[in-house]
Amino acid sequence: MRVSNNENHEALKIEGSNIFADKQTFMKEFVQTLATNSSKALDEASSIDFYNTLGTMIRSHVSKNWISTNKQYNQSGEKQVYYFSMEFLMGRLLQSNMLNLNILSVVNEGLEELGINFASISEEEHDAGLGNGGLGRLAACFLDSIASLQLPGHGCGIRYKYGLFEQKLIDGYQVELPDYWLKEDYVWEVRRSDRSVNVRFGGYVETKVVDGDILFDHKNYETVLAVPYDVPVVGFENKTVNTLRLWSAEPSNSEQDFHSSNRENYYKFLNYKRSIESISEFLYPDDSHFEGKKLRLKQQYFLVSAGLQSILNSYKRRSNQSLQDLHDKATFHINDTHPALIVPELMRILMDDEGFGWDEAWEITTKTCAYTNHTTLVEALEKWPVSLFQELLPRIYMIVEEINERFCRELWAKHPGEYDRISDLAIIAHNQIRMAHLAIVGSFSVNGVAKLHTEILKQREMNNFYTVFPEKFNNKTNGITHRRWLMNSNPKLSSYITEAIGQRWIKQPRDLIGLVKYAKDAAFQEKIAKVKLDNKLILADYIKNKTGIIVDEHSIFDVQVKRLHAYKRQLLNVFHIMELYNLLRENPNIDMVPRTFIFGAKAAPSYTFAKKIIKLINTVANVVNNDPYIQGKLKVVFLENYSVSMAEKIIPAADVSEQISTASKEASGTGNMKFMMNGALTIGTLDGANVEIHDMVGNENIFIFGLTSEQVLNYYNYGGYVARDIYNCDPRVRTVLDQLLDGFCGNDKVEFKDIYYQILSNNDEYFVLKDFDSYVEAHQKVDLNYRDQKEWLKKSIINIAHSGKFSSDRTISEYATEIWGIRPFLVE
Ligand code: 26W
Repeated sequence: MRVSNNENHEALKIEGSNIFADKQTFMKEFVQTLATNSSKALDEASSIDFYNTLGTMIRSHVSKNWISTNKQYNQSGEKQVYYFSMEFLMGRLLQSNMLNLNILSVVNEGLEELGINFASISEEEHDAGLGNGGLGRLAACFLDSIASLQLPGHGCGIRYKYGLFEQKLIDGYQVELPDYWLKEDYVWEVRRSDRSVNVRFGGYVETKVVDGDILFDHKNYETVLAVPYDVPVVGFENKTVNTLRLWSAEPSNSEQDFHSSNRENYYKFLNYKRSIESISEFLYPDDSHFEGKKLRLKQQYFLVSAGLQSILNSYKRRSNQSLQDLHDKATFHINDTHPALIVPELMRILMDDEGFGWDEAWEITTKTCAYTNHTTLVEALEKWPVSLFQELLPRIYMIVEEINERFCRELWAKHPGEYDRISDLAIIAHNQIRMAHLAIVGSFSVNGVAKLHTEILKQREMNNFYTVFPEKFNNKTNGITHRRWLMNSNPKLSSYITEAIGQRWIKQPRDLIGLVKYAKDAAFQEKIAKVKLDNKLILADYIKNKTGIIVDEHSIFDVQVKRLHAYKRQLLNVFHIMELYNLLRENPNIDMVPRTFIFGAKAAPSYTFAKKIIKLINTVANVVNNDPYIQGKLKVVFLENYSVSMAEKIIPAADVSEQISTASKEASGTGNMKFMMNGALTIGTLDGANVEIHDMVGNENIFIFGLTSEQVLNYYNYGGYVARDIYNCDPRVRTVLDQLLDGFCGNDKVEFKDIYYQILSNNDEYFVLKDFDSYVEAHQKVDLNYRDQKEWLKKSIINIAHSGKFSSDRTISEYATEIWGIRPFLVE
């Protein structure tokens, strides 16, 4: 049933899950399921058995609503969105599904009575780490919001056998181990072999003219069977269960039959099988540098072709409408350029399989596809060499070539003689296919992920396209699901919030603004302080267990957790720590609030510079943590293998959130929002969504420092920055840099020379030295402010109060109305 937004809210109130009538019912079913699943009695079973039992029970309860959701979407013909992404960084699902089903307390109580601890069961779930960082986690938050807002929308991704590598630290160096997350059966997925489709690679295309029509005959291709595994996406306290469909590559049946006939063929078959399965074998662990690897292009086409075929098959199964009106029924969202092949693949299906002419197919395609850009880093832009592309995807290449030709011809008609402009905009140039250009030309909407980012796209990075297609460009500032990042990860804070302002904020996160009234309220401040301290104690305990380092829960927990990249400037953070340490070595009695610096970061395996920074952090940590002279005023902790589930433990315990990228480089950031929502104060540059956080909380509730994006971009364009001048003039900077080479860290003197030269000889591309002074000053402010706990708590509460804007529910409502054209749909 379709409902308006208001009615929808009313409906949400009365909906709710009644999976288990009471504790007793739950306990009985739990014991029964345990016996059926594992043939074990309670006292014989392990935590994994308990986890599997609970997971299986929940999934089977969800299946009823899952079936009815699908049925009702299909019957109503409601428009649906398909979010195509190479990454879905889902993390754990047990607790978030339980929250959304409203069964956390009944299950907790039931388990307790059975003598089972829920937290330890929950720890058994292996994170689904099918993403690198920001982009993949955003996709996961979006799925949660789409279902929670009762919107018809699904995820479409790859079921990688290995997720993002597991990070080990050996002697302070990052070492990567495979993340075989499917070791145990994954309780949340259902294999849907009946929905498998074939995807074709390689071969050649023969062109024939039949009755005046040109036909394209793809020959001698290799067929890969794409098998979908569906994961239910459960909405919060409603009956919506959307689908995350993850594709796995398998040998096709026909190849299997062909090869199984004799012994020689059998070995050929094994080789073939291995090469096919490699397509969905692992997630590429690099989200900073584009690498033109054939396997990666295979993954992209595999996702896009399988996803589109299955969507169009089901569309055709349920309606006899023509695909002519596809844009009224579906939007295909292109999450960064990785799935941009949707554009030519949809063209191929419409023309070659469905018989549309070019113009009609193009109109349908460009009304159906929408694209989000997540980065302006030039080195991350995808550009495929024509030869590789053409060999792997001959028919798709022909289509891209035709799109390019027609686009360039149009440009020529509008701007005759402007060769430079046209070659700037072309999709194919210098023997490369520019995927961002393909995505922009083939989509009706192009959005950035924070106000500043979108402005930079429009005014600078994509200005040439903005001039041609101004109407396509729009902003959708990122968000995070407050259900995972506040309600689940910080339940005590959540209940104090509800005590103060009632529970409406849960469905209307903007209502958190009501907390402003309590910012100076002594009793409320005390509660906030207590929650933070409790969370810090829990984290301190975790740190001790994982690293052996003992940290003082009364010190300032100053946290930087995110991927390791030069532009995110973990280096600036370490230089500041080295400076503090140098001060303490001079005078251990200086007046400072003790600090605990906490890091978590994975570097791409081939990113040597980033790996050096990890080694530097660990080296500095080793010196600082073991120096009794500084009286424990400084501790540095690097937590190994940062992940979604670890973030859920760290963020609620943070006092200070480090968001210190070189202005203009971080498209949005979403960690910044998670920290803010949990009451940490941000020290940050005016970059990405920090700008909007600053706008919301006001200058006095955030510590802003450093160059603005304008200044940074001017330096890039016109020069004028000389890092060595700062080295020469600022003795603090000189000391810290010299320490990289003088064996201060106890290492041989060449270990950190690359960092030294990157800064001084390569002129410090990310302005670390330039921003050093104002960063130190901002940290001095943090120290001073923290001493006045009342003031600090006030600021903290104001941050929480303004964090409602950054719920992904807001972001998704904007996508739904301004891009996708979908409406809430009440599943009954
Ligand atoms: C080609 C390799 C590659 C892989 C992934 C290049 C680039 C990517 C992603 C687009 C990088 C990414 O995750 N970007 C982040 O997206 C977040 C969600 O919008 C933003 O919050 C981050 O600022 C942005 O860095």
